Amino acid sequence: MPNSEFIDLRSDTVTQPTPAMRQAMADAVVGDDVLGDDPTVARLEERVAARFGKPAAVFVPSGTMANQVSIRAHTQHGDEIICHRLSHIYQYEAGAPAVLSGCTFAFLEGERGMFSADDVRGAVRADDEHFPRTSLVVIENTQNRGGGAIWPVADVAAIGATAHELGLKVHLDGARVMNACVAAGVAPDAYGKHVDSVSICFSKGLGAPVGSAVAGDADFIKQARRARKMFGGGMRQSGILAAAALHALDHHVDRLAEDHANAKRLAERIANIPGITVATPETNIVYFNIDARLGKALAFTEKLAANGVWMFDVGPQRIRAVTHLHISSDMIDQAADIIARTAR
Ligand code: TLP
Repeated sequence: MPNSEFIDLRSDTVTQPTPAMRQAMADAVVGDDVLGDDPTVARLEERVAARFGKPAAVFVPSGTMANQVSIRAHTQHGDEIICHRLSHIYQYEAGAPAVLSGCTFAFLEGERGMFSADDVRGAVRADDEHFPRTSLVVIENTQNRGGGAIWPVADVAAIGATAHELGLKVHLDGARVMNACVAAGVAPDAYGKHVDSVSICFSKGLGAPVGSAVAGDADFIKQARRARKMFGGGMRQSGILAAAALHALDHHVDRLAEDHANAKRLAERIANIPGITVATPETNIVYFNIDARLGKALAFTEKLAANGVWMFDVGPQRIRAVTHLHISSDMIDQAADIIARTAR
């Protein structure tokens, strides 16, 4: 179980499998999934496909691979991807769309990592041999760098309709899509039906140790499976991991509301600290800025860490805290007190 000496708010990726999840993993019936023999992986893929209202799904090792197999399946080398400048696929995936799929980006710049169907229309290239071919739009829900922001279903629907009218595909990076669904009271297929592919991560707020999945139509999933193999993500007895993901879907979805409440609690508790500016979080990610008189974010997080609170600096004056399965409201109160003391 997690180290209880620290209040670890660096990310929801730090969650560890609970005893019940470990038991489900130990009990999993497994087979060689590259040969199509693992019944637990098959069960997970069916569950994910059904949740997003798609015909098929594929289990992959990480959220990054879910995005990258999707990009590879939807594009050709030399294509351009429309996405927000803050998107994970650009900021945090080591340039993979360029390296693995030969794609460039056209960036959109809206508030909180959001953009509109009109923005997409404006970014599409004309059919001219000078230009890259625009082929894909990527939406991130929740939007990590946008503050864990939730995409309204209507906006995803409008972007889906416009993209399809223009002959583009839409991929939804749903690393935290269940946070969006729980917070907004929306079913996953309400998002799924407007996009061509949608991913989900089990190893973030859902608390599984490893694993993501991507859902789409049968032809897309066939291409995505080929890309998964090509990128080295074909796994053998991965039912042991799929069992953790199934357990997460059964037991850890509704409780995401606690993480959202704890994120709000943290924001409320630190909002009045002189020198700190914080926006109300929509889900489980809290970003706050510190004034120059409190020093740089890196030095501030080092002081917090020395007092047992771990967070990431994400800019010269900007800090991120993420709530999750192992964070209680008491820990939030302790963390807020330590932030107040550090600021003083
Ligand atoms: N995000 C991580 C870091 O990479 C920043 C985090 O701590 O938040 N899509 C989104 C929206 C993500 O936030 C992440 C991980 C991924 C994809 C990639 O997932 P993994 O780490 O499983 O490859």
